[in-house]
Amino acid sequence: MIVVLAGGVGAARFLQGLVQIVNPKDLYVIVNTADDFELYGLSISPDLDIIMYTLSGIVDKMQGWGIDNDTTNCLEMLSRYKQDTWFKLGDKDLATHIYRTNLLKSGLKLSEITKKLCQHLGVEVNLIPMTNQKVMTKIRTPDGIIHFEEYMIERKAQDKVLEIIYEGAEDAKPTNGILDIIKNAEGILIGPSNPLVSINTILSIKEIKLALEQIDKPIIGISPIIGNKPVKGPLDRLMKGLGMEVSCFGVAKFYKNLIKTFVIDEIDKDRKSEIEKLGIKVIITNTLMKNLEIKKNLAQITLDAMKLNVG
Ligand code: FO1
Repeated sequence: MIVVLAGGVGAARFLQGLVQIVNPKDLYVIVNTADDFELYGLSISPDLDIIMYTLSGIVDKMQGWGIDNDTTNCLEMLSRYKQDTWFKLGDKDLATHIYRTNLLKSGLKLSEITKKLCQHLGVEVNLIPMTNQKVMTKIRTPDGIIHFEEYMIERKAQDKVLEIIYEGAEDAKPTNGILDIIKNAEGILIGPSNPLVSINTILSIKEIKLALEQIDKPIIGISPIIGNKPVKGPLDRLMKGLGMEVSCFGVAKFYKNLIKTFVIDEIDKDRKSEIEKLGIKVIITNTLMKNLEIKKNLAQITLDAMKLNVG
């Protein structure tokens, strides 16, 4: 069994490669749920949905989120009612949120609902929300504290980032089974996700972090930064806000006490020796996942590193 820590689009693309070479049933993906929020009374879980839609083949490939060929009739009507429509929820996507919200109201846990959704969509990988409790990433800006999605999408990541807050993490327990999965894993892969608002939210759950620190298994990270720019999202602004260097080295430094191997892009090969000085082994390959071949190759290289136990 292999465990992957995952955020949204980057991790989803990496998993597309991984399922080509590993039996999906042997993959356990612990997914960030701190981007989750409520809109129009509906419970939205962006990262879970991005991975689910990607692995089921229905994702909008250009965006990396939402459903392919979706329409926006509902949003257009909401806009007529003068409702906020900054979060682009397609009509088909809304069905997922309606179904999830109804099941939550009937008393099911997010992890149970995720299993049901995956079954309906033919996703065989085990997707596990990091917790069934509410944890929310909030950004402290000079104008106040706002939800991460509001910061990133409504306000287009323009505010200065003063602090990242993982609200609710202090009291959150891992979803049942996560600690055993970590204990019994052959190795842990950290997807090319945002270290601050995807991976660190998972690590902000104390018992998960402790379990990862206690295992003697390879933990391998993949850089979400290529040539000093994040492949997607506002990671550069978040890192800058926290005084971090925006580079694969900056990410390696952040993961220093967790990983022993880090996969970086060919463009960044001159950072290898600096990262090695942190006590981290470095693997250099093409990490820009433009097509399935590259995704599969990245997955194979990461897996080989894990199997060779160079973690
Ligand atoms: N990302 C955007 O940049 N703009 C959107 O309007 C947007 C809508 C959206 C709807 C459903 C969903 O599952 C994801 C959506 N995303 C959107 C992506 C998502 O919010 C972020 O990429 C993740 O939260 C970051 O991991």
